[in-house]
Amino acid sequence: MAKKLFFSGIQPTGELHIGNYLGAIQRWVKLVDSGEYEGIMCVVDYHAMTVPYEQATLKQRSLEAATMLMACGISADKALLFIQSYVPQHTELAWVLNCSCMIGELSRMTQFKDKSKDKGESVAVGLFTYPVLMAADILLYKAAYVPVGEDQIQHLELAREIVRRFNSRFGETFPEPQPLIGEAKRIMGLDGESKMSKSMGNTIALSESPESIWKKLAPAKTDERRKKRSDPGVPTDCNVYMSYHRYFSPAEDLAYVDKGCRSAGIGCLECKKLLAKNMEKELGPIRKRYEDLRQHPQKVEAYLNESAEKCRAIAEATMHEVRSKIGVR
Ligand code: AQP
Repeated sequence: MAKKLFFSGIQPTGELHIGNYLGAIQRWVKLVDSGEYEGIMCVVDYHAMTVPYEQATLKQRSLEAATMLMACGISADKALLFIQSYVPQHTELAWVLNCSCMIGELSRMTQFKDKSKDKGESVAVGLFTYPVLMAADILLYKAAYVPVGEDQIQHLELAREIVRRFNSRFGETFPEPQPLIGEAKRIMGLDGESKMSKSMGNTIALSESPESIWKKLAPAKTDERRKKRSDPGVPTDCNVYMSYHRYFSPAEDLAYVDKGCRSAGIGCLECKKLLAKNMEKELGPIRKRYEDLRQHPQKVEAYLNESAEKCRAIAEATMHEVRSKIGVR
């Protein structure tokens, strides 16, 4: 039976963090390892230009992001992994799709509203049309599935609308991509108030040492009921439990902290120490592989180049069809 194709991207806007890992990367690895899916994964450097960025470090950041994805388990024998700008057809298709996407539709995107807040008219047009480039990323490969966190669902709905419009005007061309939403839809930041986000400074990076993670975890906000050690709490009202423990700790540890929290049998620090230990079990080997791969950048570059070559061939076939259907060639 033919494998199902998924496409997903990640922005090199900062160090990849555990929100990216639990919400996206970990699922990508599971999907490709399941043998049911074929995966195309992309470090979307053109997307990273939609917010202020340093041109001196963008390329390096893209390579670091790709290295981290490899450290998490994406590899040449399992999936394609490339950097968006290596495949120029992405921006070409984005232009075509821009011409059939409405200003009203893009104005309703909550991510645009959040990122352009208080900026008046000083907002890059690229930020406004970001969802169209995202649609092009997916459609270029005619991917049927897109594993995403909750924050990207609205963009994917727009991509589906773009597909319906394109297909009805120019003839059946693209499938409507379906979201694959995992359990960790929205990992909150250490502040417990906003989504963990590279640009918010509320992250735990995948490459961070256990010491550095502990410095962030120890003061992290827990259930407000636990003002004193003797106050019982409710784990489901605690960000540390709901955003991190739940995903990193085994069932017996979760049962232990649930009971200990509700009865004030354990304090928040003890609970966090157990979490830190479980996080290290999962993140330690990733960090180690990341450091090893950084010593061999040629391995990463060879994988990226080989994938990009294959992706250019697929992308060119799609653009050949698109150019002919829209009437330019
Ligand atoms: N906090 C999160 N919880 C669950 N999933 C998340 N993702 C990101 N943050 C969380 C998922 O990670 C994938 C890649 O995200 P991205 O880098 O392309 O863009 P983003 O969602 O905008 O990530 P950041 O960290 O918030 O970046 P900045 O600050 O640059 O905007 C996506 O599938 C996303 O859902």
